[in-house]
Amino acid sequence: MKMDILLGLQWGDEGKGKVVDVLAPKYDVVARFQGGPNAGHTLEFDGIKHVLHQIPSGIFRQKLINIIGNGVVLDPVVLKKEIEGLDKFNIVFQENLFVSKKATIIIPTHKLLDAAYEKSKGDKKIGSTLKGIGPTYQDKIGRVALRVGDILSGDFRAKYDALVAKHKTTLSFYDFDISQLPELETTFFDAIEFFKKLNLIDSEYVVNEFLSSGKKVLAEGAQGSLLDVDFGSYPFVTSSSTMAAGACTGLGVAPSRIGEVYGIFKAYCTRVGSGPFPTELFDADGEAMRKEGNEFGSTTGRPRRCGWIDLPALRYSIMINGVTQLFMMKGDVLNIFEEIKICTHYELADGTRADKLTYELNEQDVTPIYTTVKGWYTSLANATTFEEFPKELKDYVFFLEAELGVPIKMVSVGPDRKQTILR
Ligand code: 2SA
Ligand code: MG
Repeated sequence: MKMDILLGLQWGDEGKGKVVDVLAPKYDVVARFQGGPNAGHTLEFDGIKHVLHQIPSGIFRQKLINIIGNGVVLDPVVLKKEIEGLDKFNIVFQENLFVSKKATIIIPTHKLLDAAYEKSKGDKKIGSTLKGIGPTYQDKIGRVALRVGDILSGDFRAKYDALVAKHKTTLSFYDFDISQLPELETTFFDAIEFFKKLNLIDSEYVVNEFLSSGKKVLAEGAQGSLLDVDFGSYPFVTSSSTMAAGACTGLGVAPSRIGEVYGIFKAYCTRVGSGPFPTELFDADGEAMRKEGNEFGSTTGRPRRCGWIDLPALRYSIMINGVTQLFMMKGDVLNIFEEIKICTHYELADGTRADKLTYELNEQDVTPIYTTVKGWYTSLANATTFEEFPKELKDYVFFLEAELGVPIKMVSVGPDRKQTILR
């Protein structure tokens, strides 16, 4: 059996949580492979709305195994809170949540470092969620981080103290106030005790053995391809590999074992945090999108920047990920527009046309060039099949498909599980 991958193709918040939850009945296992508590995956069903940060989005489906893979950076404090928050759903965590012993642990000083680094950047700040993601990956690559398996060893405290001593030197260099550290540490060690009761595993064996025995595994990405540490708008990116290849390294699954790559995109664009965003709207249309789409960060509550769909960016994401199927999300948010714009390419300051997200493009201001199409300008609340969609919405889907060269297999027209239309 091959492992399928589900990814966001834009700057995150495409609706990955919702799609995983919808696809989950077709799978036996859902696994996260990168990122950490910076993610906010929103699920809505039976009138309940729930945001997950570190737990894979298959958790609400019975009999599904959820795995947090080695590529993830994990905050034990957030995980404890998340698990406690799910108490009312009668989920048996001992049976359906597994954590890789090779995942990296976020410790309190990582969060302080994140804040210190951002503060030092002034108006060049990344717009980090301040969950400690960057500093933790930095320590992982620097070969000094603590891993989940370490909490079971007798010298965990000594390892922790050594790392904190290093962090304190850096924090004093930044003259950063660490007076809240003792309090954060109390909560942290409390969460570590809780953590020990979870299923800690060598997830690369578990995932590969599942695949060998014919079980269906879905890898769930977090953030989006345009935030990838290599291919995103560096330095305004997150610190992990958010692309399909990241699912291989983040779970220990070989490229030859990858099946479908589902690419999720919004019918428009949003971005939270700093960095280039060619189609961003600063006018009433942008404001209307934010309101209609309820575009506020699900982890930080920050208003998300909004703009029209960007085809060069989508083509780029499709290329680097080898996307085999596209899913278009939040189609209903565009109900409010009589006309809809689609960015087909950019124009540079010297008047030349640009279609590619080259290194140079990242460094300059570009003008998006739009094709304007007629909107459907009507509610989609009662649509249950693609055939029932208004003509203009179908045309929008056909136009994007032709431009992107990959079939759009799913269109979401509302937040509920049921408002997900398959083609
Ligand atoms: P970080 O926290 O150091 O990884 O931030 C680096 C950049 O990555 C962006 N980023 C995100 N963008 C969209 N959604 C994310 N998750 C939350 C959500 C975000 C929130 O689902 O809404 O609640 O604000 C996410 N996580 C990281 C971030 O904005 C920086 O640009
Ligand atoms: Mg999100």
